[in-house]
Amino acid sequence: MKNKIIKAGLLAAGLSLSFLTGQAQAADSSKPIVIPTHNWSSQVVMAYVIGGIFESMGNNVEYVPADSQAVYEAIRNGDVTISHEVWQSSFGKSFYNAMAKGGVIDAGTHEAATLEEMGVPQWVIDQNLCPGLPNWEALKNCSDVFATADSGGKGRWLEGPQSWHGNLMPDRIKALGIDDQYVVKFAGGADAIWADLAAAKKEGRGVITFNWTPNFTDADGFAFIEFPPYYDGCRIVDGGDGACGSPKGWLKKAANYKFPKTHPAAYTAYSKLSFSTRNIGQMAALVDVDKMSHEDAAKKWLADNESVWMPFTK
Ligand code: TMO
Repeated sequence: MKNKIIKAGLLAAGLSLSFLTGQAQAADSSKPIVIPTHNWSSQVVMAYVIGGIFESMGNNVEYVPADSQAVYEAIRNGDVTISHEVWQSSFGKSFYNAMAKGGVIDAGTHEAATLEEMGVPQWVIDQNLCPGLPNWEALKNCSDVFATADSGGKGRWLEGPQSWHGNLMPDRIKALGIDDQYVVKFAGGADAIWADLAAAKKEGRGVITFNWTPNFTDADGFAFIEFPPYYDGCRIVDGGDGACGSPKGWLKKAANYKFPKTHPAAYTAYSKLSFSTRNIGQMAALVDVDKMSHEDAAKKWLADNESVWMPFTK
């Protein structure tokens, strides 16, 4: 009994001492924080931006190229530490599937709202190449405007790589009843979309592509097509009929569940970290407009924006 009281007293004294001296803070592990890189510019630049922030705090980082769907399982089992651009429309399902199995945590939401959708450059609207756009029903009357050499006489939708969201768009044209008039072609990579948008502008040719915001194209103006509104469950993969557009969505940050314990300082910064539409558009533009390498773009962004990211580390 006496012994117990003494122990309790010592424990209380020890706790208050470490509280006063700040010794209760655990140091981050020297093991590298593993950051994935995917196949669109802002994500890769942001990987190096976040890696640079962690390094500025004394942490070690490692970058691994990863599939943008499979990465959530890799985070769950600890091969990858974070995913810093979880786009609701493309990756929300994989993110929550992995979370439900245990091992993935939601580390907060960026300030930027997102949209991942088919659309046309603003000049296509301004020149009235397909009257009634951006309402999707206008598409029924102008498939010829969007026909290309490889589209078999139908209008072409140039979708991103199929790894981003599978058969979402082929399902959608069927569900909307316009598959007699339109065909979906998958781009090999994001650069193929930018190249086709540039070529179409030069030729004055109508063009429909997948695109997203935040992106470098926000600056030029890109009109997203307005489809029937999204609601939870409307997609075929979620049990619906697929006749809906994409959500006006969120952009989240994911982490392995042990990250707060192994790297408490880095995790605290990561949980505070939030980028705006403008921040993310800049990261993409440094590569896709200014043609910098991803690493150099990140270095420049960090140097130009200390007032944005330094507070995350405090
Ligand atoms: C996941 N993405 C931003 C390419 O739509």
